[in-house]
Amino acid sequence: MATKRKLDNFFTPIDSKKARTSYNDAPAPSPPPIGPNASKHRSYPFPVPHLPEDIMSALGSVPESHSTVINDQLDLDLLYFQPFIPKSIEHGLFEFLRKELFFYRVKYKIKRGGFETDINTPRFTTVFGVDSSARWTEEGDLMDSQTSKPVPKDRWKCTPRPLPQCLDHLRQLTEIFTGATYNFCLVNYYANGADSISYHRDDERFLGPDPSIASFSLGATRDFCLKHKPIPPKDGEPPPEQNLKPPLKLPLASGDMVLMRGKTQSCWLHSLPKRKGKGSEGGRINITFRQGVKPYATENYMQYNVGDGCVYKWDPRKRQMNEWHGQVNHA
Ligand SMILES: O=C(O)CCC(=O)C(=O)O
Repeated sequence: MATKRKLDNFFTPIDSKKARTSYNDAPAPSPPPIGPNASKHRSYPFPVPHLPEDIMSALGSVPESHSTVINDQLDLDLLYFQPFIPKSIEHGLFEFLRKELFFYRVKYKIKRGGFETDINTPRFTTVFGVDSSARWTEEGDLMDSQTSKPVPKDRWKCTPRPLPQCLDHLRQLTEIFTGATYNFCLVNYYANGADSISYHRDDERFLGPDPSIASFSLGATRDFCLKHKPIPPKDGEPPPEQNLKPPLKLPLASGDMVLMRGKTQSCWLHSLPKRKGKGSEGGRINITFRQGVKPYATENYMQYNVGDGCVYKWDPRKRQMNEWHGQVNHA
């Protein structure tokens, strides 16, 4: 089935003042306090410029193509735009985000079989947003979604960061064309084919049941692999047919968007494997929009996508991510 909906038919302003009754249907975070040309917030190491005019204007005609539903396998439900971002700006948007965002290379420890193991996340990451228990005022302060009072200091151990305008604009467009709401934006930067993400599910309880996750690709084409989680065989019966199927491989190109919805997260695993040889040189940005419905979402996403290491920023002269040694604004 294919759908293409025009932006003008959809843009009804969201009434952010409407009373809400629970965290789960609280409004998405308000845009952060913005200067005339850049998003600034005390939790950012440095301001993030707004989208350039040409990119803003081209985004007015999204989606660039019809979407295809992929639901011909057990428990799988994807909506695939090839592409969503107009061809005229996908490269400019990739270059802009790589140059202007701040990234991290997160390290953490896990306990496995009684032993502690060091994990070095094999990609650059960053995250913006806050779970639906809170929202930002125009001044950049956090208020409780239910009481509209300042959030108690001990709600999170971290300092949540509002989406900068450049990502918040894309979030709003994504909401219109996917029919879901999002309060988090996670960004991955894969510097080359050696960077990757292993098979996993985004099915944490803090995302609520059957979460919809919209995932954008910009830059180098990389394979996105999906496989059903192993189904335990029943006594005396042959292995379930689904277990024998090869993984589904989507060669995600710049500007593409995949919406994972329904039972996809609870039943399927996805990964972006390392890539060798042809096409392994280029960098790739992945942006996901998600809705966190419990305070632990904020804690978890900050821990695993920002962590406590140094800030990285793109060096346009050396054409690589470098440690950034400016003064960090610790809120
Ligand atoms: O880079 C991608 O396309 C996949 C990212 C992903 O799986 C994740 O952030 O959970």
